[in-house]
Amino acid sequence: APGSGPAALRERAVSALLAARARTGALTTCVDERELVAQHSPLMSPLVWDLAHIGNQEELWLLRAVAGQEALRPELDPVYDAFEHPRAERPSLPLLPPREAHAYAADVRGRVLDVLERAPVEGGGPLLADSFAFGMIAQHEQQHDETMLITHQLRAGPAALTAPEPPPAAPDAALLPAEVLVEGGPFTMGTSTEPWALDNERPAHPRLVASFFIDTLPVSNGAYLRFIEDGGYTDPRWWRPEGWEQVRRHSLAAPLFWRREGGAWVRRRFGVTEPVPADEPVLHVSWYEAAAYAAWAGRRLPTEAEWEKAARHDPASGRSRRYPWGDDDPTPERANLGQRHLRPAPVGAYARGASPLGVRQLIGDVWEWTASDFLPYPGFRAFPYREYSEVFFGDGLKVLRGGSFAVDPVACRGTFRNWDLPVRRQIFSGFRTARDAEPV
Ligand code: AVJ
Ligand code: FE
Repeated sequence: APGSGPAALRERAVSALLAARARTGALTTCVDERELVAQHSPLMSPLVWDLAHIGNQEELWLLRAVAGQEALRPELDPVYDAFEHPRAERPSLPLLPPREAHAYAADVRGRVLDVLERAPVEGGGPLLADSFAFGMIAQHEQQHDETMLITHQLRAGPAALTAPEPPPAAPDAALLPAEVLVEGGPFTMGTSTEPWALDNERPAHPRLVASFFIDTLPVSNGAYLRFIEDGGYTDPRWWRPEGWEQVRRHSLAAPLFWRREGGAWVRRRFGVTEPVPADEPVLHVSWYEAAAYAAWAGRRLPTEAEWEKAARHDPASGRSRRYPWGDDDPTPERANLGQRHLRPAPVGAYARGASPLGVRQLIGDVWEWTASDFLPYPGFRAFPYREYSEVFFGDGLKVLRGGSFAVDPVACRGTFRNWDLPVRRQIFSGFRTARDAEPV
């Protein structure tokens, strides 16, 4: 990767931390204090919890673990430990009020920047190699920024956030083939060289994948609407039993945030109601909805290995690359990332982000559900803490890939793995479909 020497990585760590804090600031100052402490949905924490949790994790890892400092406020640790209190309980905890939460996070950050200035570039063990701990904490803050953006989407009331519209579909979008063939054979899955890859992305290992076809583009609202209009939500044939159960119990009839208005579908998006755009990737669907659509279409979800092979394998060199377009970092011309826009771009946008086989929008726009359960790779080692990944393996959680418009580039790679419950709908989730190729 370009600029991956120790000094470049340290500089990258400083700018990644600053960028994350600018975004956290924007997400926590665009609403009043009452809205920061309110619980906008039992599925989410109050925004002020995320804010102080960001500071607390940073203190734990960068001030205590890396720099060996004493706890600033030891009484805060249990309050901001995500494993001690489920989200629904967090409003009743003795949370720092907004001003104090901001001040605590800023105090920690000031001390971290001092540490970074003095830290030796090398030495200091595995946490410091490649500035890993700093990269990990920048990714952690950005992940919570995405969580806070989900809270913003769930909140009632007028819009608090604005952003320019994403680019339109590329001129050739209508001419693209619906699917591409990925030839069978081994490829390298995961990474042992990406400096800030998290534990679950490691190590690089060979995977054999049989030939398959994968959609060139994410499934659009227009395509999903045909599933709805064909009675998709009233026909148990397409659904897993638990998915059908969810449909019945909650009377599901469309993606989350959609509603019928005057004979048309509209949806609420960050405080604004608008007609559902037919050419946008479908968003806010559960794994069960994605799998049901795929079954209705006579297809299936890609496995995680298929998704990664489509996104990283370069048939010309036989090598796995960092992104669909190659090894260079994301740019605004390649992918819709970083909350630059508040929605996915239309399907067929970002021609410059295409894979060698012409698959588009694998990175950015919407998280893509895969068929696979979240499991460790062969040779997995929990690092630096079991609670990031290891405790979630084998719990029926499904893997999502590729990142959404709400994911910052620092937390998005061809190897990056996200996971969630198959019933989850408030996340920025969509999907594309796949099918087996006949063996030749
Ligand atoms: C990897 C997105 C599932 O938000 O629950 C944040 C990331 N881990 N703090 C989550 C995470 C600890 C995690 N996901
Ligand atoms: Fe966290």
